[in-house]
Amino acid sequence: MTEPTAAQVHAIVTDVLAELRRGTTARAAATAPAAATAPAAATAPAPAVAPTPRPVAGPAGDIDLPDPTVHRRLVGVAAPANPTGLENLVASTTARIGVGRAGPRPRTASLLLFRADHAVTQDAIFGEVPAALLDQFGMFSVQTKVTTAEEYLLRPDLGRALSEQARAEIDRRCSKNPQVQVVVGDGLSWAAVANNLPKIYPVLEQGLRSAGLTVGTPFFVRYCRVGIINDINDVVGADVVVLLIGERPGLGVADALSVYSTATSSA
Ligand code: B12
Repeated sequence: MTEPTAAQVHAIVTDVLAELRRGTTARAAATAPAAATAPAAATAPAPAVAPTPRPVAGPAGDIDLPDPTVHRRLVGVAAPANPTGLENLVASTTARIGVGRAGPRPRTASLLLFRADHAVTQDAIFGEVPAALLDQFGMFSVQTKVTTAEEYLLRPDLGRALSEQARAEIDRRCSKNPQVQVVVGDGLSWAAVANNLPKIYPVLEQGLRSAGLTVGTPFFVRYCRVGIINDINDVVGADVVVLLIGERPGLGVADALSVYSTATSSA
């Protein structure tokens, strides 16, 4: 088989783009009667959200898609039997339902949104909590036995153990046997700490103090897992340890901060 010439390739691309433009109009016309005759569509009001607009090639052959995040909560099914029901379902969850499809495949906008969300999770995992944020709350920083981000993912056990240096640092700097010891850990999302600590920490600290409780010296643990609470309390001996930690990022929320606490020396 001979290679097509550049002119032939150009002609094929031009034909495909023209077909895409024609196809968009034709499909819209073909699906409209089906929607009108579907039983639920006859009684239910039209969906407030329009189906995800299909990308249309512009006159200059521009096939870039619009920003996919704009369509996050839109119903993408072309002619749902129960538009209101589907709309309510979509609104009730962050799961990717009712996004529609192109033949057997996800639409390009759905795929791009998925990949963009996945990229956000990677950033949340591999970034670092800014030192300036910790300084703002007077927190010093220690590290677990984990030495790299990759090791953190592969060896959760090392994220549950303080390094010798960290143990010595906590021993040197922290008051002992408080009623409550607050600790912050990066966990699986530095973004969770960066986005939420300024809102939650002052309130937490003020609440504990105004309840008349003794509060230990707060600090930050890098490459932290929840089970670090045990090692920490071996050193500080608190009645209660409160750990604020970044949760595993999901494909909708990548900055969830959790509070894990233990009233004994074991987590
Ligand atoms: C992964 C996960 C799990 C995994 C943890 C496995 C592992 N080795 O990583 C498994 C499947 C075991 C699990 C189980 C449970 N989980 Co869970 N889990 C999560 C999830 C998705 C992420 C947690 C995370 O990132 N932690 C941070 C990392 C850095 O911590 P880690 O040290 O690596 O992992 C530890 C913690 O995740 C902890 N953990 C996980 N879930 C829970 C729940 C409770 C109550 C406790 C005390 C600890 C705990 O166990 C892990 C191992 O030590 C969150 C949802 C989210 N995205 O936030 C829910 C979440 C934390 N889990 C939840 C629940 C309810 C549970 C269960 C009680 C479910 C059940 N009915 O059995 C159990 C209890 C587990 C326990 N230790 O007692 C709820 C907690 C709600 C709440 N406010 O209390 C959450 C927020 C999900 C939700 N929205 O409902 N979970």
